[in-house]
Amino acid sequence: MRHTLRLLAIVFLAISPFPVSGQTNPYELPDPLRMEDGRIVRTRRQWVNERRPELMEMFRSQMFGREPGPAPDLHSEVLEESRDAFGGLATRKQVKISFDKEENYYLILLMYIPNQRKGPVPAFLGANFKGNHATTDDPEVLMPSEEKLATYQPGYVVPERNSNGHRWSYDYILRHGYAVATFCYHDVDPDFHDGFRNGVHQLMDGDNPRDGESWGSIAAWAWGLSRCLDYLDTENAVDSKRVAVIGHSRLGKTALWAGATDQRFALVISNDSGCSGAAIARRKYGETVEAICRSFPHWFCSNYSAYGGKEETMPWDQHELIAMVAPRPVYVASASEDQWADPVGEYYSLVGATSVYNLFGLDGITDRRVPEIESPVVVGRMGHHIRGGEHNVYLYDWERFVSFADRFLK
Ligand code: GTR
Repeated sequence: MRHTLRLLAIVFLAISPFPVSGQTNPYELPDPLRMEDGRIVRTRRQWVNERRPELMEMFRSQMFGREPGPAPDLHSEVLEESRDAFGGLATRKQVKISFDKEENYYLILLMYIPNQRKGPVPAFLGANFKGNHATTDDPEVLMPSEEKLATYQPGYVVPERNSNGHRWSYDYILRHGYAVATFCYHDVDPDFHDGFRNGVHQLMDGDNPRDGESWGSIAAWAWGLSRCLDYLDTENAVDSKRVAVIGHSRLGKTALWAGATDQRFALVISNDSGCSGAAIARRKYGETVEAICRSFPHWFCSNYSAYGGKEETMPWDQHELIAMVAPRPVYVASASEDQWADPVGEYYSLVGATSVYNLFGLDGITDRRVPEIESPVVVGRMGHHIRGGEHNVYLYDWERFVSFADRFLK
C-alpha cells in the first residue's frame, strides 16, 4: 500500500506542469539507497562501503567506461610565468603537464593565481573547448602548438583568441580570491571518433583490445582533470584540498564524472550538462540516450547505447551521479532556453540525490516545484539556478558559482 502511494505520488509529480517547460511521461526513479539485492541503505558506512561502490561499478561498466589509474610518469614544466597578468591582478602560469616520460602525451594548463593572497588559495579547475588562448584576450596566452594541432581532428580550424572569453570571467573569479586553471580538452583526447587511437586512450591502453566497458572520451577528459589535480598538489600557491571542478555541457558531464571518480575534488559544478550529465534520463526530454549515442558514441563506453529508447530499463539514473558527489557540495546550473539539456530534469537530479545527502546529516533540495528563472537556490550543500537565456556560460553563472564556493572553500 505504502509502495503504491509512493508510486502514485511520483507519477503525479512527474507529470505536473512547471514554470520552465518540460512535461514528460510518467516515470519512477531508482532509489539511490536501495541496494541491488533490495536492502535499504541506512548508514553512511553502508553508503560509502557498499552502495556507492555498487553504483560506481554501474556507471563504469554501463556508461562512462573504466578509467585507468594515474599517469605512468606525470611531470610538469613551467613554460611561462608572469606576475603581470590583467594589469598585475594575477600571476599567469602556463604549465606543460606530461603523462609519460617521452612527453608524447601532455596538456597545457593555463593558470591565473590572484597576486593578493596570504596563503594558498582555493581554485576552479575546468577543461575548455576552444583552447586556452580562446578563453581570454590576454595576448601572452600560448597558441596551441603545431605538434598538438596535428593530433586534433583533421581539418581543425584554430579558433580566434578570446572567442570563448565570455565563458571565463577571470577578472571576477580572481578578484574574489580564487585561482582558475584550464586546459583544452582536445589535448587529453581529441573530440572525434577515430576508434580510440588518439589521445590518452592510446597511452593508457596500448594495443589492449577494447570491450563494452572500455572508457570513452568523457572518462578520458575526467582523467585529465584528475591529472591536473595531481599537479595542483605540487603547486604551493593553490590549496589542492579546495579545488572546485567545473564544466559546461559535455564538459559539465565530464566535471560530474570527475567529481564522482576523484573524491579529492572539494566541490563539483555542472553547467548545462544535460543528457548523461545532470538530466534525468527517464524523462526523455530534449536529448535522449539514443540521440547522444548516435551523435557522440565515443563519449561513452559502448555498453551505454543498449539503453537508447529503453531508459526505463536503466538500473540507475542521473540523480545517482549527483549522489556520488555526496557529502561534498554540488551545484547544478541550467539555462532557460536550453531545453535540449532539460533544465527541469537537471533540477530533479538534485531532488533525487537529497536522500543521500540526508544520510550524511545534510539538508538537500526537496521542493519539486522547479525554481523560477534566475532565482538561485542553495540548500545545505546543494546549489541550483536557471539563468535566463541560451546554452552557455556567462558572468551571471560565475557569480552564482563563486558565491556558492564562498560558503565551502573560504
Ligand atoms: C550537444 C550535445 C550535448 C552537449 C553539447 C555540448 O551537441 O548534444 O549533449 O554536450 O553538445 O557539449 O556543447
